[in-house]
Amino acid sequence: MAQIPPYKICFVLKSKEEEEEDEKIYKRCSEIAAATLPTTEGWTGKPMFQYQGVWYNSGLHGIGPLAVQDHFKARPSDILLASIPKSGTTWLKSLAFAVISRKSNPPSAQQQHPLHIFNSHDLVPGLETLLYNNLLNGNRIPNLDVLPSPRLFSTHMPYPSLPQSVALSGSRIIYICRNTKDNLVSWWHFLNKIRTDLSLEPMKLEDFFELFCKGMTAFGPFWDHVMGYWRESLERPQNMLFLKYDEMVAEPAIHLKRIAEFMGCPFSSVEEKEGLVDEIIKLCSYENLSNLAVNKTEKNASGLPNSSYFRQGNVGDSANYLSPEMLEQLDRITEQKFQGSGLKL
Ligand code: PAP
Repeated sequence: MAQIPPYKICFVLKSKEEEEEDEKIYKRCSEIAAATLPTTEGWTGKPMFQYQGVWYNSGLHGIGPLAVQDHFKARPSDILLASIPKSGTTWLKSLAFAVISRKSNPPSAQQQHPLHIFNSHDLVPGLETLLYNNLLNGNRIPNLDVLPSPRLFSTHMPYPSLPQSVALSGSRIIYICRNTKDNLVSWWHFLNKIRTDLSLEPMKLEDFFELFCKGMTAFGPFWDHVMGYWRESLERPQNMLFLKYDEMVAEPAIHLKRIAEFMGCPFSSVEEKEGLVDEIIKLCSYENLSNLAVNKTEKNASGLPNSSYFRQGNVGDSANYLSPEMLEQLDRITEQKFQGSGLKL
């Protein structure tokens, strides 16, 4: 039987007054969302709406992003794992969780390790996808004050859309992105899994390609998302670590050490000698995680099958799906969008 994820502590019983206050917050956010144009049919069968230039998927996240903006207060010690979906979020969450909790959860503990019991999305809860997602929490605002520091959260929201307290508090952000072509193909596979579960017809790759290029994917446009975090990482490198999935696949140890250092818990030379870096890489590897029972058969707290986060985890697989013209078009757009920024994907 599935265990209760640790973040559930944030939804302890509330007084009637507190519940009414929560209802008011979601009502306010619903009114903003309802007044927001344009909307379009999303791939879950429910509308996507555009708010402050960003596309949000109401079928998956409700008005969670607006509630985050309205209510979330960052602590200076918070660490946010940020990404646009399908850029390596599940992997980054596993690595960051394993690194920060390695004293209490030695990676060698195998079956006892939380990553053997929970999918990483349940261990590092998403702000808008889980904690403030009104579709999941029945209009209840989480009490994040009960979580001990450093709190580890994730978000898919673009940098300029995060509440001001994130920048003002000086909390740290680790951003992961992925080459445009693989991101698109990974998205397309994922959404068709969800559509199949919802008994909807699969979406054609050509149709999704067109939406992607127009920027109409959840939390998109893709290029604006990446650029927002990239700019911030140049301006405030002490607060923002910018990672690329493709580089992490090529050299995981180097990047894991960067992650640990940035999180304020670098590996000691003794830990390195004892092989802890490699142990964590192995624990969080695609091969290991995708073969665990929890990720093969169970659903996460968002109600999505954990298996939907694991497909194959390779770099360059998009060439097997996209035509040469499509690949060229994506390269062209990416080059144009990132021109002069110093960023290459
Ligand atoms: P999310 O943003 O919805 O959480 P995310 O984890 O970013 O999704 O993306 C899933 C991709 O990461 C999948 O890529 P693919 O479709 O190209 O295969 C998935 O296979 C890959 N992935 C998941 N876990 C790992 C891992 N441990 N190591 C490497 N890649 C992984």
